[in-house]
Amino acid sequence: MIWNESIECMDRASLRKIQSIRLHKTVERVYHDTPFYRRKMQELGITPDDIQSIDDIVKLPFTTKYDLRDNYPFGLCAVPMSQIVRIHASSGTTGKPTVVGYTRKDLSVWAECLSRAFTAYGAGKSDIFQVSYGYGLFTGGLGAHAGAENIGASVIPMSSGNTAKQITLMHDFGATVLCCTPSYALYLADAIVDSGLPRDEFKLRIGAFGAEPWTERMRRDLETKLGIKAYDIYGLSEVAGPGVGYECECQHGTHLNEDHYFPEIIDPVTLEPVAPGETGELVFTHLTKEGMPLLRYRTKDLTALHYDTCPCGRTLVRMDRILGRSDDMLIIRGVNVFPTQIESVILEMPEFEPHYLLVVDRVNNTDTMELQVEVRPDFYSDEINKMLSLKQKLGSRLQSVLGLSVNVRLVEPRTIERSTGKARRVIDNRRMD
Ligand code: DLL
Repeated sequence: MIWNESIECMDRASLRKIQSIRLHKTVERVYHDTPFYRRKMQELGITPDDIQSIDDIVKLPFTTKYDLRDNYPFGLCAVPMSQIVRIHASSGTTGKPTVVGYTRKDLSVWAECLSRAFTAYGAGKSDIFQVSYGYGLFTGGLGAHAGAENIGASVIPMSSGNTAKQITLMHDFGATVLCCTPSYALYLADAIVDSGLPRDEFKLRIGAFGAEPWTERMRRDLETKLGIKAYDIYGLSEVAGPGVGYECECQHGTHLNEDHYFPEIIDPVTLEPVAPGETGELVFTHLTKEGMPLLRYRTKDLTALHYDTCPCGRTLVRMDRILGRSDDMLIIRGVNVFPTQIESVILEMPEFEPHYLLVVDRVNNTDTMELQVEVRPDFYSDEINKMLSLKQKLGSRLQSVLGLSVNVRLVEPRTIERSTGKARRVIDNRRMD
């Protein structure tokens, strides 16, 4: 089924016309209403009149997460706060989160994009959605919730965690669609087996999984273990949240909602566009966003785009799975973690050397993070109580900064391997095959 056939299957020449008109309007709006962009465009010597067609997009300046941070919290909003009806945020490189404001229309465009996604998965009015993405500043919960309501389905606003209750409600309420991260879905699949409840008493048939990279291997596992079809959902808060892209029944690429979010792929080093089909960094420009329209936002996600028509009939471009990130952000249990955040916690505490190693793994389908850190010789002690309280002190500081529990392992001075070139701070043992 197709939610909005006239857009999702539009011939590409007509789509480009719409994109061109919308781009020009957006550029006019930010030039007049966002001082940050007016300044950037003036520096480049361009005005909205220079942007007449979508091909002119390459003349526009890039935007990065640092620009959002520098304009924290609402500096990039293009409308007065009286028009902002929702605020979301995600963690950034410093303690300050990346903030996004939405107008009422932005929320309805977002719900439209999710409706396209859920309809493509084969969901409809008679489905019962269990939304197990976190509700709150994270866009996953409320985003999926609005999309499911928009297609007329019933929603269980479960949020993340509390696995035993997740399984009871999924079973008792007859949930047919599960929305959560793929790693949590695998964890749930095993917990269902452990619960002893017969699988044929569950009604689950569709999974909407995203917010972190996953693989074909994980898809096969999820489909077999849960007896469902597992679909990718892609998005990022700066652009909207979940539903920037979605898979169709062909499951060979994630269609991007390019009538609202215009994608480009650039070489992350030269910043030049790459040829269609080549891998590079994904960049988005808002075409209809009112609250906080961004020009050429660098996602840091590495992928490739394919413009041939999909056998499903959709002409919207297809994106490969996200191969990785051009920066060093880790996604642990759906939470964005930067090694620099951990480093700054360690550096703040006099008890530790600035030598650490972060070992990330996936145990029982759940991400784990172990921090090995060297204790300074004058603080190192054979007394187990002293070491335990030091470990707890660091652990709780990390928990409050990252919002995640970290398994701390204190090690003797000079035990962590030094490097003569770039230090290797992170070992990610999660197998992504
Ligand atoms: O993760 C939005 C979302 C919620 C997407 C629920 C899908 C489902 P952020 O917290 O801002 O937003 O993180 C965005 O997560 O730049 C990617 O690196 C990664 N990511 C999101 N979806 C996928 C996916 C939400 N399907 C960052 N595959 C993005 C791979 C993904 N990576």
